[in-house]
Amino acid sequence: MLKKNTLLKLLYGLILASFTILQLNGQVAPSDKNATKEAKWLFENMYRLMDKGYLVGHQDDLAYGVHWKYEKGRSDVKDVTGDYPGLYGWELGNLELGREKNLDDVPFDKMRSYIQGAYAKGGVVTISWHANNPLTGKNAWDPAPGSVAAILPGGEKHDLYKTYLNRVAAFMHSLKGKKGEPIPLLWRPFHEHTGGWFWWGVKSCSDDEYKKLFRFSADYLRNEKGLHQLLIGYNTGSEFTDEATFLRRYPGDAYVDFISFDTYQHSKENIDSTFINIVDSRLRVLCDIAGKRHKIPAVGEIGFNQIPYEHWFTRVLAPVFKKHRFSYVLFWRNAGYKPYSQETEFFLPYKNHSSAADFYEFFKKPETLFEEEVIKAKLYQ
Ligand code: BMA
Repeated sequence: MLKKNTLLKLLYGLILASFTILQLNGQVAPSDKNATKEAKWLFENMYRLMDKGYLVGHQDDLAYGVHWKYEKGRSDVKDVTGDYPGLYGWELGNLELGREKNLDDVPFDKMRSYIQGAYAKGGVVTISWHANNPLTGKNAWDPAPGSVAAILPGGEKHDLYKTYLNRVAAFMHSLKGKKGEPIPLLWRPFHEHTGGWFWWGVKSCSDDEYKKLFRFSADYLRNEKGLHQLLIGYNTGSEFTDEATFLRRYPGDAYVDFISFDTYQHSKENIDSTFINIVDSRLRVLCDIAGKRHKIPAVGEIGFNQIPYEHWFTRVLAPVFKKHRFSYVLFWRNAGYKPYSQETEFFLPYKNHSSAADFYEFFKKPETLFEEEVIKAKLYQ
């Protein structure tokens, strides 16, 4: 005979399971009512996958690493762990100008084949856009006041801005799977807007202008350009402290699927409690909001340039990540030496780097999801 305890446990399990099913059938859906089926599946599956862990992503992973460029099949993550990232970040800056390469020198033709290859295997793709300033003609890091006002409907640069979006849309439309289906994209425009360095940031436009820009761009891509494969990310910097400050420029649930923030460790302290507290407290705010609104929380960008502390992944990141239920983390790019700025930039270790062993330990943790596990999760069905 079943004991009362066991019966209660069973009942509790049943209630939990039906709750999840109800949730997944009801409110857990992309913000675009006409989302493609692959985008819908991806959203629901990424929502569910948070029970298991978080995807580990890397910007420009397949294009280059610290000591190499464009070697077929190569990836610094693969060199160190034996597997590829679960998520790939790509950047569209300069596409809006009609250029063949992005601002970091990655040809869009190559980017397209990397994206198609990753999707064909079952991986996830996220896209950022350091768009040039349409008002001044300078780059994204030109916070000239009035830039956003100028490109909203009625503004002097509105038509020019539409040509920017047209080029973005054409590229996105060219990203197709084997059956001609549009590849779902986690689209993360106008990020780090709580900071003052970009032309869409706090110094350059009002909250209302930002929301209008976000909505106009999403509506234009969806309705004028027919892109329904986008899962859209509202991505702040780490300046916010609570729900109200995070949502200050939130364009509304109808425009957002993912909510995320960017953060970097800068101090050379190994265990930097300020940084850890930021990651912890910001994730807590994000996860709370995401739970209430049925959105997916994530870390949009993260890193500790050149990884000066050899246990950073297992002793700083892993413990704080473990406390939260979120979808993914994207490490920024392994640019290596940049002659134009004479800086060296990389956020994940490469073969024989002093943090390689630690990153391998991080990779082995059950909650860190790299490509092999992401493929198993069958996110597109
Ligand atoms: C920055 C740096 C730059 C790069 C930009 C856009 O944080 O990596 O070198 O041009 O991102 O990718």
